[in-house]
Amino acid sequence: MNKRVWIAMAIALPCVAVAAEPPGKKPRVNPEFERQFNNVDTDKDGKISKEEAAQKAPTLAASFEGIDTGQDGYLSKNEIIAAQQKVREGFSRRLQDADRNKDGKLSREEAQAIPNVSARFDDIDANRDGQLVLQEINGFLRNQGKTSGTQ
Ligand SMILES: [Ca+2]
Ligand SMILES: [Ca+2]
Ligand SMILES: [Ca+2]
Repeated sequence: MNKRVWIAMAIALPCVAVAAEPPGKKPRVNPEFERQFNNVDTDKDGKISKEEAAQKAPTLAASFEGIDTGQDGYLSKNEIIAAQQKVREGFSRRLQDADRNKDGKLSREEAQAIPNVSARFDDIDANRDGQLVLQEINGFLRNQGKTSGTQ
């Protein structure tokens, strides 16, 4: 899976499975993720088939092969969580790279290194100071989960 797809996924995932926790703390599974997982898992066998993903979670379907690390044709909860963590890590690395003056924030100019972020700069910049911090980006992703959800 190429880098662009990962980033698209970070932006588009219906719900971030693991809540942001300080490093060292065990990640905790987001109850909203459980709910969405169960919603997509229509036959309730505890895993998501390609058909289930296609019907209820197009973003998962689009990244299916990349997430299905066990290559059994189904997505388990753990595979999705692992994929989201990978996305999260890759994404924060990209943010760090983009933050050229290393002040822990992304200015509008710095954000141009990440087109997906740059395109939504004003939506993400919750406090309108023209700088993006990780909390704002995480908050934005969380809200996306709430509004786009699964149908
Ligand atoms: Ca299923
Ligand atoms: Ca900066
Ligand atoms: Ca801001």
